[in-house]
Amino acid sequence: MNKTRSRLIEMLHDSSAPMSGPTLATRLNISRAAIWKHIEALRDAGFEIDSGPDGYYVASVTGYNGPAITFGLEASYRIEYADQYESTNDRARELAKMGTTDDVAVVADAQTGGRGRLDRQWSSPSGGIWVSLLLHPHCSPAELPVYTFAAAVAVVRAVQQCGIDVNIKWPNDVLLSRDTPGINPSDGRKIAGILTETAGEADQVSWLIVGIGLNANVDSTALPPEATSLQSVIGAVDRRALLQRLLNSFAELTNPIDLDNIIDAWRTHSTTLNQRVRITTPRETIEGVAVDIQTPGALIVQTNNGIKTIHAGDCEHLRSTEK
Ligand code: BT5
Repeated sequence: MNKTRSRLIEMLHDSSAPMSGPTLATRLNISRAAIWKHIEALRDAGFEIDSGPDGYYVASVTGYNGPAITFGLEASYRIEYADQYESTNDRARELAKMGTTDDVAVVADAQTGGRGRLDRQWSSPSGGIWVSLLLHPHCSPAELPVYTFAAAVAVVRAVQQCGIDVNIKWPNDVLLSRDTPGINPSDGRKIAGILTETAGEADQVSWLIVGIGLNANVDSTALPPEATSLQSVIGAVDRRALLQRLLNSFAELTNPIDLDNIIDAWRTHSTTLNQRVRITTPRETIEGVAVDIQTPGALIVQTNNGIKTIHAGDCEHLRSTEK
């Protein structure tokens, strides 16, 4: 969006009262006809700008694009939006390699090559929240799992405000809660996942990408059978407001990083703790009861052969009868 248009929408946002065409024209040092053209372009971008006797004001925002997501966002991420990226994580990586030093949220309406962990395919049809945060934290790679945890907690907090309960499966899945009334048979299905990637030296991270996929307004028939979406549970949601809540919540937890708060919140929302689990890592399969997590993100499992501390792997929740 051009600078004048951004300033115009900022002025309308910051003003507690409607602003007249002549006032806007004077402040922006452009003609009233130019103001009118910018207002029309903003309307096309999904800003419902009404004009009353006292001037223009933003009645609501229906668009899902860079300016609309930026409008009213408290967290200070720069938004880079496209209708389609192959993968927002890949775009964020490109920005990092280009030397981008600010914190950016790369957002797409759809992804053509969305990725999960271990290069698994991530279905990303139009209507989901596909976002990758490019961050530059001053920390060591060992501390990074906590950012994945913070993202999971932020997803839970943002989604809960839609009125449905979700919880976290170690390490990076957000599932619809089994306890949510009236929504069987979707219970326990995956609604969001997180892919964290990084580069740097052994003791210092250069940049970090936290990719979050949240199935918002997508039809669950476009998703794998083990997945579900907000739309199929509660109907279409205000995707822009949901993404803003998610970004604000993540910023609150990580700016500055608040380890104890993140781990405590993760424990509260976890569905893995106290469950019988099977963890598959490249080297072994471990079964036991998940008893705790350890900062910054390892899972502690009580097995028949004692306590195991697991840093990464795929986790399966076992029914208590399953051995
Ligand atoms: C994840 O991997 O859960 C991480 C997903 C991260 C996606 C975001 S979207 C924005 C950013 N850009 C990217 O390219 N990626 C990130 P994992 O735990 O490996 O789970 C992958 C598995 O989840 C797949 O093998 C499927 O079984 C399942 N799956 C695929 N698409 C799904 C979806 N939309 N919802 C739920 N489950 C899905």
